[in-house]
Amino acid sequence: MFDATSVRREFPILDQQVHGKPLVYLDNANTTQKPVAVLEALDHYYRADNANIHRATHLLSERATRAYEGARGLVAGFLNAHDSSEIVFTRGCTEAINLVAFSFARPRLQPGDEILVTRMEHHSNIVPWQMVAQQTGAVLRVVPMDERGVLDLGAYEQLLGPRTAVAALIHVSNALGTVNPVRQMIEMAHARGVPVLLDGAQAAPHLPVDVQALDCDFYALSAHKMYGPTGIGALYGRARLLEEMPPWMGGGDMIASVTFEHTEYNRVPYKFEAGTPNIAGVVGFGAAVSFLQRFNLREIAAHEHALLTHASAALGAIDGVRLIGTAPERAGVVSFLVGDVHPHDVGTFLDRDGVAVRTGQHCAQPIMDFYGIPSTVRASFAMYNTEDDVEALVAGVHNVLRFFG
Ligand code: C6P
Repeated sequence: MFDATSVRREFPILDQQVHGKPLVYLDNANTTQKPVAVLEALDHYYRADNANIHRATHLLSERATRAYEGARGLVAGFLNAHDSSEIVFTRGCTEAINLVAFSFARPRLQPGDEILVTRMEHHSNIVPWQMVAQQTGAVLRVVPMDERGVLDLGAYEQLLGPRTAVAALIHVSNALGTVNPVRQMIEMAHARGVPVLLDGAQAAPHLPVDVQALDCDFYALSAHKMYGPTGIGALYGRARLLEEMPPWMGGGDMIASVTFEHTEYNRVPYKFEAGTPNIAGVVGFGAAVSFLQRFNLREIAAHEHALLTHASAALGAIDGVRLIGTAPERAGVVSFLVGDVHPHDVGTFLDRDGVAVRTGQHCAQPIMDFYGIPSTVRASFAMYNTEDDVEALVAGVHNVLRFFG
């Protein structure tokens, strides 16, 4: 049985006071805290194994290479990829999406081709596509959603047309918490021969992800939202597609041979990992995945869902609080407004009570435009949060309302 209180003890940063109050960390969709296992893996790597990978013959380099490639295997196992060569390490989810946009899509796009995204995308899954669209003459098409933050699948089906070159879909919305029916959406896209990228930044920490069961073509994620370090993430790519894609950055390690006349590229996934990578970050990513695999992810999901249900009900019952995003299927996130109080003021007040939340557009301005609001307050949950954290959030919101009358 999953026990958040004992898990919490593995996260030393949580045991502190801010502004004289116990820290209640509810900004997990932004970045999660790191367990001792990850901190120790990073420390051990730099103390014992630090060397560059893939190129030296000495023992430290062998150990560093083993740790790096071992982590690739761990991430592949976590996502149930068919083979670890389908995992490309990137700086994060953003870079993973850019890699697909620039290396997979750009060479294939013709003027008038269509790139399908949804109304609830993070900027990371909008802007790279706009950039390649501008360069190729392709156009962006947007799947609409309703007031609850549920995608219109009928409209999606109609938008999947003969010119659709790729669909880039958010798995779990960072601003609304909506869990999209991506399995069904992939099936619909594949029925029309359209490849699908999933932005899994907010799904991988909260739901079991199986890329073979999903049958997605690409899956992008960030380690730092899954209890791992910042500056590292991964792209899962279907082997056949990765093989077909040209490299998008040139440099060391991504080559098999170089002359001034001609370069032979290294094999997948190395041809996408130019230069010395974030080796320590990858090692920490592997440790985060091993940490997560100690638990039953379905139990973590159920625990977080209970917190979400509690928070949504308690906040929704407060006079003057408006929930933004009320889809029946949600994970990890509750977004809301408190009367006419500016979300930044709410965030500052909550911080004074020790409660860390995010306020703003959450890098999803089109969602804010949809609701006609400038921003929201967002509380987001992780495995170490408890009912007490929810109570502290709700009490903090009451304090805000008391102050602003
Ligand atoms: N969302 C949030 O507070 P990076 O920055 O590459 O690690 O992740 C980008 C990203 C992509 N997609 C989704 C759905 C995301 O939520 C994020 C990051 C953070 O919601 C920071 S804006």
